Formats: sequence, structure tokens, C-alpha cells
Amino acid sequence: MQDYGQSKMWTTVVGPGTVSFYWKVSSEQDYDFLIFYIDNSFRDAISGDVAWELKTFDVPSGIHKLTWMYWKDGYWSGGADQGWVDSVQFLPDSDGDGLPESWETQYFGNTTSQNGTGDYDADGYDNLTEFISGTNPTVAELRVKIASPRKSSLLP
Ligand SMILES: [Ca+2]
Ligand SMILES: [Ca+2]
Ligand SMILES: [Ca+2]
Ligand SMILES: [Ca+2]
Repeated sequence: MQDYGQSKMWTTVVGPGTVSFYWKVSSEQDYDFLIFYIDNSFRDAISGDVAWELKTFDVPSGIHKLTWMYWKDGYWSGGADQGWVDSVQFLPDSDGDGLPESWETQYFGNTTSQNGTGDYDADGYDNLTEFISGTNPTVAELRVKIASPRKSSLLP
């Protein structure tokens, strides 16, 4: 690829939902960037030598264009001078509660009975927290609290 210029890839999705992907870049630090846009609005950029990173963004309702662009300034090149994007995944969330449809269906059998603030298994973690941390929203996570021993009871 020539100095000065850009290369792009894009896809369109129907929101609401969540897009996630891995990206990395090897470029001239602070001059050449790998950039992510939703429609024409800037969301994030990396520059220099960045190892694979997982990124997650909310996509609002409607049709949206997701764009990844490698952008170069007019002067030097650095590193391998390219960006990589991998494992792009869009999880639709038609009711906009932050829980992907596939996740709601997997655990609750439908998308309507639960939302992000519900706590189906009453373990103190709401469903959105369980989704983000990868725990099971239908099985209570064990919460262990070990109190420090009271000196008074040991040494009366
Ligand atoms: Ca949902
Ligand atoms: Ca729901
Ligand atoms: Ca819970
Ligand atoms: Ca749980």
C-alpha cells in the first residue's frame, strides 16, 4: 500500500444490537491509524504496535454502516504498516435491553420475559451483569464472604 491513503472495509447491520470484533495494528505510532466508525461517526482508533484487542460497541436501532479504515499520513511508514480485523460479530437485540436475542433465548427460552435489570436467579447480579461477565443468569453464583475473625472472641 502506498503512503498517504486509506483502505477500508465495511458492512451494514440492523440494530439495535451489539457489535464486537478483534483488531490489531502495526503502524507508524500516532500518524497511521486503524479506525472504527459507526455510520460516519468516529468510535475508536489504534496506532503503533497494538496486539489483538476485543472491542464491543452498542449499535442503535435502524440500519447502520460499520466501517474499519486504515488511514495513513503522507510521510513515513512504520511496523508492518497494516491493520487487521477479525471475528466481527453482530448480536441483534431487538428489545434494546442490552441482552442479545441469542443469549436471552438460550437461557430464558424467549426474549420478552427478562431484561437487563432483572435478576432471574436472585443471586444479586442482574442479567446484564451476568451477560457481561459470562455467568449463568439462571444459576445463582456463589458469593463467598469470609469475615475477619474478631479478636475479642479469640482473646477475650
Ligand atoms: Ca434483548
Ligand atoms: Ca428481553
Ligand atoms: Ca442473576
Ligand atoms: Ca447467576
